[in-house]
Amino acid sequence: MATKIILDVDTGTDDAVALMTAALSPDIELVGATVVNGNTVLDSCVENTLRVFEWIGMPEVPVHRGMSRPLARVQPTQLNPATRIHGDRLDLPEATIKAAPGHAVDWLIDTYLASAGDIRLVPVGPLTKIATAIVKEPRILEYIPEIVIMGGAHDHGNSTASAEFNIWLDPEAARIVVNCGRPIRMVPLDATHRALVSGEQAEGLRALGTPAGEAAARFVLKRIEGYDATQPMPHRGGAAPVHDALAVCAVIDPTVITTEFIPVDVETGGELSVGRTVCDFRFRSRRPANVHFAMDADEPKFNAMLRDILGRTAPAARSGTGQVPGASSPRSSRPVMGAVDGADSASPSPLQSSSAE
Ligand SMILES: [Ca+2]
Repeated sequence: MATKIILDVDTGTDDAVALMTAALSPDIELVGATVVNGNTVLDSCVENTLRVFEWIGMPEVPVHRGMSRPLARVQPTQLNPATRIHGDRLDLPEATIKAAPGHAVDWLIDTYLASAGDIRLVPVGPLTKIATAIVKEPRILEYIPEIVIMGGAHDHGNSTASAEFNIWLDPEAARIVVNCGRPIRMVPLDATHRALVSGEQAEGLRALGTPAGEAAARFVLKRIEGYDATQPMPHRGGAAPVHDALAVCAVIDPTVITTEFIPVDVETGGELSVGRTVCDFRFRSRRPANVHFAMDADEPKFNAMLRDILGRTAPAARSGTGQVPGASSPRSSRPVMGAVDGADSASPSPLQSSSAE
């Protein structure tokens, strides 16, 4: 049975690959996407998310607009983040579909409270909205079976020497989430940098001949260009991590990463280390373990999963058009629909009581 997830994104290039992977995997039921400020400003993150779903012929997946700034941080780079790796808008046609009405925080709360406790939460951007939902309605916690976070770093940061971008952008929010008491798996840079995608592998995705394969090739090649220019992978040019997609793949197949169950907290007050995920591998804090922290990943398996999943097209059953997989272009597989309003999605209505399972 497919695993239900909500994917929380700040859509730049790796979020885009993660969205396509989640939407097209037969092992995942994507209940919806919620969007947060991060890789670029919120408006662009929302537009990019809509572009991705429309491009792959799945405009029915609801997209919910969330937080536009961190909880407490006011540095200009945190309010309007750098886009040198991702660019601002994705290289896909402008979206004709719209985000769902209402705020993503309220949708998250309503969706979880109406659920059977079977929707995994997969945040792959700053944790602003997840923290806000937890603080606004703590009862949602008992409905969240697991949180799989792309974020954090032990060995090296990317926003600073200490901190990874998603955690650094809103460390107060991240601290609330990692200490929320629910099962957490964390996919940090230590893991994502162990599962790179090369230019050759990106061309292999393009050769799949599917909308998702074409888009993923564009985005990965853009990432490689950005990484080679600004932060080349040690001893290995011409390849880049695709962080967020690894988190989605870890939901599908947990063996694509290797985790250690340890106490993890987030630095919010350090002079040099704000946003650092403090990993207590030797239990010196005497705190109980709270996070399954990934220190390694299986690169061949990750690339094989991307090839398998991104070679697929939108399932006809979900689009409601009766079209079979194999449509040659995203336009031909796009159902005739206007604004997406959540009621069309696979998500349970907040007004329905859920008795499943
Ligand atoms: Ca992201």
